[in-house]
Amino acid sequence: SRDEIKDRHREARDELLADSYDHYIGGEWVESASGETFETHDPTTGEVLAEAQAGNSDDIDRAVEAAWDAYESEWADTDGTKRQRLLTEIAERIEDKRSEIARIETLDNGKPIREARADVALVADQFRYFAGAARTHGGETVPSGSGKSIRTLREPYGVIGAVVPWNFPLLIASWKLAPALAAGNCVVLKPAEQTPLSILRVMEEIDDVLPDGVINIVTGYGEEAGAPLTGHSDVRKVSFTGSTAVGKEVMKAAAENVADVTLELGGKSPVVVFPDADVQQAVRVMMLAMFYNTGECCTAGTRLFVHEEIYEEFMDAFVESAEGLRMGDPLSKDTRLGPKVSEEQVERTLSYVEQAREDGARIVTGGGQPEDDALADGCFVVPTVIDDIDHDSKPVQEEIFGPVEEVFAWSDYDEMIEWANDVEYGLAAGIITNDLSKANRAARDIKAGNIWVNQYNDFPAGQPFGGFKQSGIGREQAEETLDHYSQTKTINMNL
Ligand code: TXE
Repeated sequence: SRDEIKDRHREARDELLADSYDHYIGGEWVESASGETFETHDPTTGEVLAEAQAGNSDDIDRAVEAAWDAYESEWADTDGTKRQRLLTEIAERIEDKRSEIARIETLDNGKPIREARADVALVADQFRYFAGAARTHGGETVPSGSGKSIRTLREPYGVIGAVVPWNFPLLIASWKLAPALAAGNCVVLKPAEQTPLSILRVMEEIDDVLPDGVINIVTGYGEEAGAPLTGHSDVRKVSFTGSTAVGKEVMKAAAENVADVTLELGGKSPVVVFPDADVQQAVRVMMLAMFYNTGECCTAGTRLFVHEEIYEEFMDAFVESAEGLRMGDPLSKDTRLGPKVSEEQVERTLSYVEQAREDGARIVTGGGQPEDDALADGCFVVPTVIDDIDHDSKPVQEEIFGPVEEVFAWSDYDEMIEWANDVEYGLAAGIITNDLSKANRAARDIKAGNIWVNQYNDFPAGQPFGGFKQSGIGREQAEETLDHYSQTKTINMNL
């Protein structure tokens, strides 16, 4: 019931969280320069979880300075062996507290606890992966005559500015922190204002691992704390994950300083189901592709192209599975669908559904909030499936970022590929077929940075991740990521 959920969440809050959190700058917990704070809410109950500092440019200046101090006094001189040891230690500390950290993530973001646990395991693995990579990242020798020696070094940028969103608060933070540190940089990171708690909790846990100032966390809003960081003249590299609209602002701000950028932005990813596909298998993949993390995945397979031969059979099974997803208290281990992160996100998602309805599309299932009184306090949106919708319409062209699938029947391969590519995004795509040559052809034809065949949303460390077109620049969580967090220095010696 409503009261039981509230009680469980209050209890978890009291056990796991402090009332108030500070910025983490130069190894110290400090209040914001302005003295202002903001509240972060539990999207399941609507109640306040904790207060965090509302940072502004003064806090960012202080953090960037602390990061440069740490870089110049100590961190720049560490070698790969030492960084490997420290990153491994971070992974171990996180693993030791995995259950606690996962519950905090669920409280703050609303994701089902089983998904929060999966996130935390990936976070630890991200640090382990880059711990190893720190040992291998080096320059090269350039062939030259015997009188010369030409070689390159991969040098860190110094201080990285990172801004992360609320859908995978800790996981995306780790995608930036681990490679940045492995490549020898210090970092100032701003979490999303909706979800600052998990990274702050992790910093408490690893406070004594790194030298002071190597990681700095400044909490706050985008305009007030994010913009001064991404436009800071002493930040040589900016790494941002979030909306494409803000990504463009970030890129402009970085351009003022000719700073390098890694951008991981929105998506509107197609999934193609071929006529030979096993319908049940295709439905299983789609549950993961569309409804994982309540549809709050930049990779979510939101445009589904099903071959007309199996369209009806597929739709029946798909709608049945979507309706059967267990929606409820995300702290419960049986829950598959939690609330969205905020009221604002609920409104945004439902306004797209409304627009589709007005455009004459068919809402096959869902399209609103659950009627269950137990969920009345939360930011829940029921799984929604839409068809008979126009490719050019706004709800198809723009990112909805909720549990809303748009389905199309196809028969002509070339036409289907044209539709699949007809959006400004190019982050990910899925292909479901038992015919390997068809899978390979579609994988080549679809313009996206990540293609999954007969599976979806699988993110092992080591697999490059990033987007084509307006979905972004650069690749994360792989070996090449270290190149994005370092710059080449060429040394040409006359012997
Ligand atoms: O994103 P923002 P919002 C998409 C998704 C969602 C939409 C809006 O479609 O519905 O974006 O979400 C910080 N300079 N994605 O408004 O604003 C902000 O504080 C520097 C896709 O939450 O892009 C937060 O930390 N930073 C996405 C981060 O940017 C700024 C994940 C992301 O917030 C800033 C999230 C500024 N001017 C949303 N303005 C994905 N790719 O996974 C805001 N921020």
